[in-house]
Amino acid sequence: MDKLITIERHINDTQKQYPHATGTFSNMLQDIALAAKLISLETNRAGLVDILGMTSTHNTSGERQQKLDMFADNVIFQMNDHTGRVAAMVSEEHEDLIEIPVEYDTGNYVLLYDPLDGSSNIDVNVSIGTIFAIHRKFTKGEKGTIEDVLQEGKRLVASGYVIYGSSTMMVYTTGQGVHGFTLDQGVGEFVLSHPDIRIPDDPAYYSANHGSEIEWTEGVRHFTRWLQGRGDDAGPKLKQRYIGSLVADVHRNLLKGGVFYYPGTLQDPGKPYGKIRLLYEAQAMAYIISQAGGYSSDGVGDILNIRPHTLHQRSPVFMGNRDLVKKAEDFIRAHDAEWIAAYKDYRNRELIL
Ligand code: P6P
Repeated sequence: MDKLITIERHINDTQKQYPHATGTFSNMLQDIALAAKLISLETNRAGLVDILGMTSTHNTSGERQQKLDMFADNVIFQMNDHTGRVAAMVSEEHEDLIEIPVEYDTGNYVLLYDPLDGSSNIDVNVSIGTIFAIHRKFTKGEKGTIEDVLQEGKRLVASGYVIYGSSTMMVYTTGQGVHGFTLDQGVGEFVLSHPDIRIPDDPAYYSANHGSEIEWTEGVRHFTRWLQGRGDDAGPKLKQRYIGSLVADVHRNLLKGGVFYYPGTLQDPGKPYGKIRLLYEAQAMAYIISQAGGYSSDGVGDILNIRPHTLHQRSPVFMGNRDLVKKAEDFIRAHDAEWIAAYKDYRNRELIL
């Protein structure tokens, strides 16, 4: 029998490479893995209840989904609020910075998370996911502050996601490569199934919502035709796969090679910044992609270099194989000067404290 490496063992083995490590950071990753197990259990049940609740689909699935988002948010909060490892949190479900309750000690890290991304897909049994990112607190004082969470992605100490699909997988990086663990429901352990994930050099797919194509800028349309192998400068002729769940779409391109993009638009209502949230979606996935040998851009430059200005700030996203994403930047640079100006105006806003 192959050596069974649980996520706890993998985290501890990685920690041993850092003699001065206190274990705080490793314990935090294990807290997140435990939260993922609890969310996985509930997510599967939600699917079951949907089936049982077919006669009252609306109440069950609608109520359940809302409960499920809040359930996942609460599980992650409860797993981290009392440990003395975290100084503040940011969640997609909370408008403001989440402080640590006064009765608990604070720690040296801040946790940013999307507890259940794509939850609108649960009632059609499509994979959804949890996304997390961890920064080191750098401000003085006990409490985590807005500056501690509004750091560039290049300063992340860890990020990862959990995908609740045909199986539950947790994929994370601490800057030492990307590693995937599959939940063995029998023993309730995440077991190493995808060591040292590297994005394949030969891409297979592109993932974008063609339903929004009419809103795309000229450069993004040229990029898409290039991906499809059309036009003079014919590109790789990739297959299109899109499931409308960020974690599932990016996970597929990470394992098979390709590019996911959700661009900004100028059509009315103009959203030059796109839809994906920077702090707890784009940055977290971009760190994973970069550690797996890929690249992530907002269409102008590296997502990991963006200086955030607000908690729920959005960013256009092109992520996957480096050469594909760089090609997107080339097409945008050549055709989308107006969009670039509008987006930079949004991206370069000053941090408002
Ligand atoms: P659209 C899910 O709601 C989400 O935030 C991401 O998970 C996903 O990539 C995107 O929205 C899908 O958006 O506009 O294509 O339905």
